[in-house]
Amino acid sequence: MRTAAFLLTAVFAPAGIRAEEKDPKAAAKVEPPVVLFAQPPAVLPGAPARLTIRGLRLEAASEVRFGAPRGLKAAFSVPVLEKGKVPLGPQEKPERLGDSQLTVEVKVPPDLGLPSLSFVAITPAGESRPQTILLDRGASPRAEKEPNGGFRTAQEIRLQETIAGSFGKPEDVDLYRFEARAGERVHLEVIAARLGGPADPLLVLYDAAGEEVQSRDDAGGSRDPILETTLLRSGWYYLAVLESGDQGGPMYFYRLVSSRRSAFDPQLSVADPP
Ligand SMILES: [Ca+2]
Ligand SMILES: [Ca+2]
Repeated sequence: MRTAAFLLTAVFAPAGIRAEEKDPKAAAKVEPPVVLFAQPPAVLPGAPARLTIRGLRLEAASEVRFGAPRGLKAAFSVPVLEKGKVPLGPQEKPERLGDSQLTVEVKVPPDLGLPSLSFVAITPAGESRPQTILLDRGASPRAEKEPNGGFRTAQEIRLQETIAGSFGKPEDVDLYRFEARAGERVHLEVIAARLGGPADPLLVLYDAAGEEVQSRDDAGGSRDPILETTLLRSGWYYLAVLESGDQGGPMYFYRLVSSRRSAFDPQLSVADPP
């Protein structure tokens, strides 16, 4: 994703900015905008979607350009419908949540065949660096269903499906449960920070008895966790998705992605624990 973002930066090289070099205040006014994330962080190709984009200096934005991460082939622009400053609480950091936002309506062509698009915001002072938005395939993912804060109220999911969730308020804990067989290898992953989102997600996997199997916080240089393990027992498992700083709010979105790897001999997996 980083390589893709770099390539897009190269393609979307900012136009020359005539900063007033001798006047710092004037120079600050002509800094290009910063795009942090889009909410929702994904669109379904072929269907119109309304996006709120958060960042810095977005109150001056006129348009948002979307393009394939590896070139301008699929690039198109949409006008900004609404824009303005947003009030932040004393604990809310503008570099994480943005202090301004804009709204656009976008309809991504249905036949792009891409997993994501990059987008930039454009103001008179230049273009933002690109951010990524996911393209859903076939249908929008199932939404998290609150209340799901405990083992008894855990939301049932199937391995292989994606869930669109959020840490709707501070200290929000989301529990999911899924059924699996001994010897199955599962891949559980949260996507939030890699889309610029403010959340720092944490994953904790428990077995049916409530014993912790494994937990993961950050992976691969990102705040997003990836948990892979071979399950030793058949039955229900519980997956807790938490925000590691107990932060939350309407912008603290995440995508939970799960998949099942090919099953192998349970005896072998017991002898060879993860
Ligand atoms: Ca939640
Ligand atoms: Ca994390």
